[in-house]
Amino acid sequence: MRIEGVELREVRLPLVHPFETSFGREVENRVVIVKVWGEGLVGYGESAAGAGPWYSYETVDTCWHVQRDFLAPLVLGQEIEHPAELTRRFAPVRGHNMAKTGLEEAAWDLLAKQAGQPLARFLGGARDRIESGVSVGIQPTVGHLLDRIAAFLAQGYRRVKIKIKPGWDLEVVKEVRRAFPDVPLMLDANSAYSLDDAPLFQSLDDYDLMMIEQPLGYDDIFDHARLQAQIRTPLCLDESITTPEHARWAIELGSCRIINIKPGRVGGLHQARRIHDLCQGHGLPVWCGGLLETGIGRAHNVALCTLPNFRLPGDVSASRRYYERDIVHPPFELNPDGTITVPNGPGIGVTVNDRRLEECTIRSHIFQE
Ligand code: OSB
Ligand code: MG
Repeated sequence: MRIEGVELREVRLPLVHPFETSFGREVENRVVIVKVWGEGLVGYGESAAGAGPWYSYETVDTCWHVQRDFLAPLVLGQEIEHPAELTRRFAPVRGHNMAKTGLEEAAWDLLAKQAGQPLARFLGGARDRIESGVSVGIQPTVGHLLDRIAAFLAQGYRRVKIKIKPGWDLEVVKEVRRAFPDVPLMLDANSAYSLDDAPLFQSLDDYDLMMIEQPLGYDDIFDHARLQAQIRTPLCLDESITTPEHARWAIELGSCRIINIKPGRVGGLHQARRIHDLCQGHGLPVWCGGLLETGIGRAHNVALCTLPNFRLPGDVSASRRYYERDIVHPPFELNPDGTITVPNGPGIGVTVNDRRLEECTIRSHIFQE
């Protein structure tokens, strides 16, 4: 398939609830939506970098720069048989995985449509529904947190993740466990602690947590192994696994027992699948994290979750948990049993609402042969 055109669009969508983590608070989501086309078909992908370099060093502006000046010219006018060719073409650009992901995902959607297959099937996934969890940000008070968790459980979510930071950790977990003794519960620290906090993590062993995500440095693999050796609760790495090699190092060092895979963090679906396969070979379960994606990135995440080693509910929640009006139709909805149905149309299987996309667009740039 010849790539006849590429369009970049910066989109801003207000969040239904502000989302607060140990590194900050977001009230809207800024992303780059990437559209590629050829042979009369169109594919979409999403670069889910935020406004500032807090989760990773990438921002929506660095994505724009790297895509416009370096990555898009590497795909425009090229004959692409498989999306992995983009991963190879992009390899000389160091890092900038979110920038790569928007283009790479768009190529997956396009080529799946060319093959007439749902993206999930095209990736090799078999499930028709995926298990959905919810990530709950830091709240003004514990009361607010308990109310939000109760509301999400009533909707059917199968697992709750709460964000922690120093001063919002052990006491909060105690209260949550008191209120919800049996809920599958995990924590995400987004790198807010150091190895000196090992006693805190030992205390958390008493609360039957599924896992604790990224307690230490955002690029650390070494100290996490030290910490994992001192606690029973499985550690899960997010930020510090940016390539399949990092995943292998973490497995060999014993830095974690579970890996959170986000396509944006690892450079797209091809790399995500490689990490999935590697973990499967070593008996580590994986699950799909989220970056508050719009329906386009969400569709890619849903397709990824259909692979067999996605054995735990992901942070892949319904559209309305994030946005009043999504940019895809139909929006992603939670089934009463806490699952999301995998679309079965070709490619991402949902339609992009062009009017809504246009309303949310801040700037756009088209490359055409
Ligand atoms: O660490 O998983 C994270 C959102 C933005 C940046 C980092 C993270 C998150 C989430 C939200 O936890 C997951 C989601 O619901 O999309
Ligand atoms: Mg995380």
